[in-house]
This record gives sequence, C-alpha cells and structure tokens, in this order.
Amino acid sequence: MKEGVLLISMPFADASFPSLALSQLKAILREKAGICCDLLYLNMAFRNFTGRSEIYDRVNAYTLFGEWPFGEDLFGADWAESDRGGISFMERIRPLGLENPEPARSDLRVMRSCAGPFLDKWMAAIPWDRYGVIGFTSVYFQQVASLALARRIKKAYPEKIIAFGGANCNEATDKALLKLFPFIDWIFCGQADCSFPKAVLSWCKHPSNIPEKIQGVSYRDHGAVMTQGSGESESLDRLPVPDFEDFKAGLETWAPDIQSPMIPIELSRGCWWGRRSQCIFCGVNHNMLFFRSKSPERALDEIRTVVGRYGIQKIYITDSILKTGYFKTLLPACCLTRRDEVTDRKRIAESNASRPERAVHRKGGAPAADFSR
Ligand code: B12
Ligand code: SF4
Repeated sequence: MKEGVLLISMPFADASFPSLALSQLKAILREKAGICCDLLYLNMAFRNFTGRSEIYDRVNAYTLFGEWPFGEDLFGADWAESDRGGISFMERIRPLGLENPEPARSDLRVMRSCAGPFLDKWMAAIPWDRYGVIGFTSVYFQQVASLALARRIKKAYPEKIIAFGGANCNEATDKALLKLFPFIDWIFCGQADCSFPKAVLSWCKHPSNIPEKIQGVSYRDHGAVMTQGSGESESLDRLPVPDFEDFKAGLETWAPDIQSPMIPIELSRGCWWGRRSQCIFCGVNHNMLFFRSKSPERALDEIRTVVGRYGIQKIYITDSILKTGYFKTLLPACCLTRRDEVTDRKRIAESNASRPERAVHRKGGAPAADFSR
C-alpha cells in the first residue's frame, strides 16, 4: 500500500488516558491487515501548546464546554461574534454551575485563542503525503476540534478520505454529520474492528471504491447519505493487544507532568445485566447490550503484557459490567500476581456482587471498585 492511515485523537480528550479505540484499531490495521498506521495524540499536543496544561485539564472537566474553543475555527468569525458563538449561549444550554464563573470563562477564552494557531501548526507539520485515510475518534468533547481539523485537511487535500468513529457518531448522528459536514467521507457506527480494515483495504484496491456492503459504515453516494447499520466484532480473544506506544511517547514529549497516567483494558463488551433489565438511566443502545467477553487466560495475559510493555502501573477496566465467571478465574489469578498490576478498577460496577465476591475483588487489587449499584 502506497499511503497509510493516520489516526488522530483531538482535544478535549483527557490527556491521562490513551484512546483505547484508536490503539486497538492501529494494532488491527497493522497486525491483521498489513496496513501502515500512525496514531497522533493531538489532544496532548494541544494541552502542551497552550502552555496552560492546568487550564486544559479544567476545561476537560466542564462537561460540554470543551466543544466551544474550536467553534470559531470550524464555523467562522461571524458565528464566533454572534450570540450563538458566545460563552453566554453555552451557559444557557449548560450552566457552569460555579459560584464565580468568570475564571472559567477566561479559561475558555484562553483555549479559544490557541485553537487556530494550533491547527495552523499541525497542518504544516504532518507529512500528509504518507497518508490516504485520516481517522478521527470522537467521544465526549472531541467533536468540534475533530471537525475543525478535518475541514482544513479536506480543503488542502480533497483526495484524502476523512473517517470518523466513536460514541459521538452512533445512532442517528452518522446521518446528521454526513449531511452537515461535506468534508467527512466515512462514518463508522458501532464497533469498527472488522469494518474499518475492510473499508481501508477496499479503498487501497481502488480509491474510487465506496464502502458499500460493509456493515456499520455510513457514507455518501452521489450526494445521497447511505447507512449500513451498526458494526459488529469478531471474538474478543482474536483482537490483537492494543498498541499504546504513541501514548507513552506522547506523555514523554508533551505531558511529563501527568503523575498518574492510566491504561484502559477492555475485558468485555455489552452488559448481561442490561439484557435482562436495563437500568433506567442507561445510555447504552439496546443493540449494544449483547454481552461477550475475553477468556480469563487472554484477559490475564493482556493485563501482564500491557503493564510489562509500557511500565504504566495503573490500569483501567472499561467494561460496563464484569463477567461473573471472573470471580472464580481472573480475579483469583490476579491475587497471585503483583497487586500493582491491577490497581485502578473503579469502573467495574457489580450490580449483584455477593460478599465473598467483593472480598475476592478487593484481594485482587481493586480497592476503589464501585459496588454502588
Ligand atoms: C470506560 C468508559 C469511561 C471511563 C474512561 C473514559 C476514558 N477517558 O477513556 C470513565 C469512567 C472515566 C468515563 C467517564 C465519562 N464517560 Co464514559 N464510558 C466508558 C465506556 C464504558 C467504555 C468506553 C471504551 O473505552 N470502550 C472500548 C472502545 C474500544 O470502544 P469505543 O470507544 O466504542 O471504540 C470502538 C468504536 O466506537 C469505533 N471507533 C471509535 N473511534 C473510532 C475512530 C475511527 C477512525 C474509527 C474507524 C472507528 C472508531 O471503533 C472502536 C473499536 O470497535 C463507554 C460505554 C461503552 N460501552 O462504550 C462510556 C461512554 C463512552 N461514556 C460516556 C460518558 C457520557 C461519560 C462522561 C461524560 C460521564 C460524565 N457525565 O461524567 C465521562 C467523561 C470523561 C472524560 N471527560 O474523559 C458516554 C459517551 C457519550 C458520547 N457521545 O461521547 C458513553 C458512550 C456511555 C453512554 N452510552 O452514555 N467513561
Ligand atoms: S449496568 Fe450499566 S450498561 Fe448495564 S444496563 Fe445498567 S447502566 Fe446500562
């Protein structure tokens, strides 16, 4: 393949975590499909570029406000000066909830003033001739910054494919994004472990190929928006171990101040509890609740590999819910391994863990596990 794939994680993703989605997709493209793929943490680069990392971290914590700073670059100066482009408009939708909101407003203005120069810098710095497909992950407050860079790339290099995936692209959002932003070519709904390599390989064969008949990919055909449902995955045991090398390098280059970086590990997808009786506040699409998990052997091997390879001691389990069988397999095995390999498991939520199960869980090194449900 002449040109490879560039995957990008934009602000305002939390800089203390890598993108599990992109790290997984990079490993799949390289190891299973033989496609060259690089991953760029421009969220970390932006945090560093602003010279005010503490402000970046604060803005990341003001739910939804991370979408504001790149708005001027995406929608233009007229929008920025209009009522809709002002902070007060944002505050009407989502109040900051602070006693004195003025410092927060000033933080946001600092971030906005850095957005344009940052995008100029990276448009000039990335060796674009190496890449044919540019993929953005959009979760939480990454949508506007991703769109702003994607718009610039398409303007400068119309032949490149711009792909989007992640939680902000699911359900009906795929159609809306393709209608509103003509510079996006492909959107991946649901899981993309199978659909992304298929679409890239088909495009490599013939750049004029549209990703038709690939479940989970939405695209445009002669101006019409086409959707193909939600992508599925193969067995989780067959996925390669995610590649967190770029995150490690990003920490060293742009964020050496981060004291406790964490590595996410995915042991299962879906939710067996929700399949039986979905929690009333659950935001997970009903189709995504189908539960499947990694074997305990593969899970333990992945934990050991990742901790050994990257030397980051804190891991984070991304599962919506733990597989109950792990109480007899994985967790006792973790008890026999170094405790610090398996510390931060805050995300494990046990809807019905019994007392003995909780004891095993804590012994396995999960002091902060959330047993509240
Ligand atoms: C782990 C998790 C967390 C953790 C870790 C977060 C982190 N920074 O990594 C914690 C507990 C901190 C957390 C916090 C929050 N979370 Co959360 N979290 C999750 C969870 C359970 C798993 C995410 C994950 O890593 N999955 C594994 C990866 C591999 O899957 P994936 O990201 O979907 O990627 C696949 C596809 O989407 C696709 N894909 C993704 N990107 C790309 C890019 C390209 C180019 C392509 C082709 C494909 C592609 O391919 C991937 C592989 O198949 C999801 C629910 C879920 N089950 O998905 C919610 C979820 C992501 N969280 C959600 C929310 C709302 C939040 C909070 C805002 C909650 C709050 N009110 O505070 C905070 C925000 C935190 C922050 N600012 O960083 C929402 C996001 C909604 C949205 N539209 O973005 C979700 C979807 C839950 C829900 N349905 O409501 N979360
Ligand atoms: S346990 Fe979590 S994922 Fe499962 S139904 Fe409840 S809120 Fe949804």
